[in-house]
Amino acid sequence: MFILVLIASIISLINAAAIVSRSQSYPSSQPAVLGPKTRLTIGNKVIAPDGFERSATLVDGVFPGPLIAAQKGDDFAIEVVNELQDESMFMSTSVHWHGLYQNGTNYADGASSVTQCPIAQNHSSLHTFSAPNQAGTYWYHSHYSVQYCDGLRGPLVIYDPHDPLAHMYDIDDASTVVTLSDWYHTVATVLRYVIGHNASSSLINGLGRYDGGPMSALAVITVEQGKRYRMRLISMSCDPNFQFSIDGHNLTVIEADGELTEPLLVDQLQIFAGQRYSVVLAADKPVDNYWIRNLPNTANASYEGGTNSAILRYKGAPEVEPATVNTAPTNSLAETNLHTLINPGAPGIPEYGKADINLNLEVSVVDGIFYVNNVTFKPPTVPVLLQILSGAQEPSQLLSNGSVIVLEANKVVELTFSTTGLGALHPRWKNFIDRLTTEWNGYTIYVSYIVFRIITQSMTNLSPL
Ligand SMILES: [Cu+2]
Repeated sequence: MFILVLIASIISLINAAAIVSRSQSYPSSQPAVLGPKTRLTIGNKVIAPDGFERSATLVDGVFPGPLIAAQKGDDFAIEVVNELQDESMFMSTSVHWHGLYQNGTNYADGASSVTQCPIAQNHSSLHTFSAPNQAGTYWYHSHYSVQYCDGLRGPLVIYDPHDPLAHMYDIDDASTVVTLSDWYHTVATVLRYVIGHNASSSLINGLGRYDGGPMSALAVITVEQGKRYRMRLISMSCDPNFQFSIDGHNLTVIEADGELTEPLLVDQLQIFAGQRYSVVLAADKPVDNYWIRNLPNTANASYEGGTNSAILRYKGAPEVEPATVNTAPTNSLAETNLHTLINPGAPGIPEYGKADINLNLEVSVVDGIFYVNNVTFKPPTVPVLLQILSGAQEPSQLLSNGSVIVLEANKVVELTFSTTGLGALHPRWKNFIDRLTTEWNGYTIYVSYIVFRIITQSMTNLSPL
């Protein structure tokens, strides 16, 4: 550990000189690709992904962070090194691997103050875990306060060499990973106290433009006529959701959040913070440039001046901006039409209220505060991890009354969610629907009433390690 710290210190000295230099090369046609055993160095650098220069919190000096690519069944060993120096932003960090179950390896989950202490400056942490039976599109991001809004976010893909849907596409590599993100001209340490602040711009593969800004470079996704591409869309959003479409092209959804789906043809899809979709794009249109559109749900969002846009360029087309026209969608993705390719089946007797444990969870919103069964989340005054280290024995001790429901192991649990006063779509809420449609196919879905089943077979006991 001492040697690591020493190396980290030396590297950070070298980086200190680089901090003032301007990033030249985020629009890389050859994105960096890391394997499952790798190192991520978290540092600060001034970048201008939408033409506006600001200091950012980055992985290996790039936004988005490099792709971590693994094969199904691979073991992961990822060292996160904290070389943060910019005091206008958060100086501690942790990195969470979004969507990976961490069954039995909670300590590698990367959640600050819950499963680990934050990684302090000039320190590192090694995350060793596996993801058996998981394959698909994931991502990683800071899990320290709202740090990821300052840039610490990147894609993670687990490729399946025996993908049952491999016959549907020809190309699936780093060039077909499409990251969608919001971007801010104000650091997150300030933004977190501002209610109602909109993103300055949205970026596709780390490039975009903002209203009134310069004609900054846009991301170009190059395709060859006649080929089919598995585009792995990842919403790394901090806040807005996006409506994604490509002019003149339909998209066939084949994966949602790491679950393969029955292929579903759409012409637009809405993607919320944290969500991922694989869509097959058939490059079967005339050789040309086409707008890729990614409209956030923020006020006054448009495509003016190339905002919220990127370019789909067929090989052989001139290197100019597209002249294609946006048309209203006629076949938007309805998530209730998505079905798992391989039905996992639901445990227990397939009738309401017939599980071992049947829980009703009523979600409500009062004055912008979310409640479950009339209890709202209050962060504990002492981090969960410290409480456990200090001798907390029972899960119910960790959070205020009503926030913890203790379940017995090896039981089938039925969760019934109902909502009242839930006006707008919320990513977490929508994730419930996703989970249901992709993982618990076969159960009835109501617009504001959701039932699903889980088994408590992989419960982790409370223990310091
Ligand atoms: Cu996440």
